[in-house]
Amino acid sequence: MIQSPVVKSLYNFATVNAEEVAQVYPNGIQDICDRQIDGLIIENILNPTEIGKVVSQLNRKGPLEGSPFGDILIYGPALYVSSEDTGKYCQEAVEFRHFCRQLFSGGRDFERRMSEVLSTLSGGRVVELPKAADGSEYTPASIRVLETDQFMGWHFENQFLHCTPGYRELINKIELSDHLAYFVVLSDPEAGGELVLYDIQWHETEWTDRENGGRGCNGTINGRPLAEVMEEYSQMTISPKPGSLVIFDGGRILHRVSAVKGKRRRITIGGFVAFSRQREKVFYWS
Ligand SMILES: O=C(O)CCC(=O)C(=O)O
Ligand SMILES: [Fe+2]
Repeated sequence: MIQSPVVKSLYNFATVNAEEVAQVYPNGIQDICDRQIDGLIIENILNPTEIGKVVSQLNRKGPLEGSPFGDILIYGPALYVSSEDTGKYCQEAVEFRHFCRQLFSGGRDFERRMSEVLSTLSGGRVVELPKAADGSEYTPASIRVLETDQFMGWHFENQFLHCTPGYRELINKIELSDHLAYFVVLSDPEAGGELVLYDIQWHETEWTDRENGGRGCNGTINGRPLAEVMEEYSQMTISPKPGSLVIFDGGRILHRVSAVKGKRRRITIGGFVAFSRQREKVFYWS
């Protein structure tokens, strides 16, 4: 068997090449959910030519009109900001998938590639997009663009399970113990823009009002607000190369993306991954 380096620091992230992942981590999603490893970094899932073509088309500055993401430019809808009625979200999913197909048309189609890579990690399970009651499909991903000095604030993906009305249907379909996050790096910043993981796990935190607290990010650890004490805890940073897929237990591990430094933008395309309730399927969505 090919030996893959497991970074023995705060969390165990294994780095593998896209070509060897089927051999080394054929059940990688389960390995993460069962805490054999905390995450995987799979390099070269897209090649530099494919990525270059995509990035050269993403020239917009500033958020889309009416964006729910503040100053950050995000293409595609996100279930965590959807209302309980996912109709609008599903319509935006259709539009985003069309946009994404055009965007990646100079190389391998993102959606097809992502489903292929997740399938190699799925232990033979089918990989599907969740569907709304009327059969409309969720979006497989969204694209996140961080300009100089922009960042993503701290969170656990588990917060979404409790506080976001958009998740009301999905929580009945997915295994709630491990809500994984995934992203593929399309453009890496000159500095900063690191994924920062903290030595703080979901089960160690307290959310007196999970619904509003999750949204307001006012969880505590040992009774002290996370926002005030998190920097006292050990950290680990990850700065993957363009073309790499990172998949990790973002539901369980407190994380954030540090501010981008330098002129080059940080662009990622990603979403979330979870098993269905009986683990017979793998769902991915954004
Ligand atoms: O870098 C990204 O696109 C998202 C980072 C993150 O918070 C996640 O993957 O859960
Ligand atoms: Fe996250």
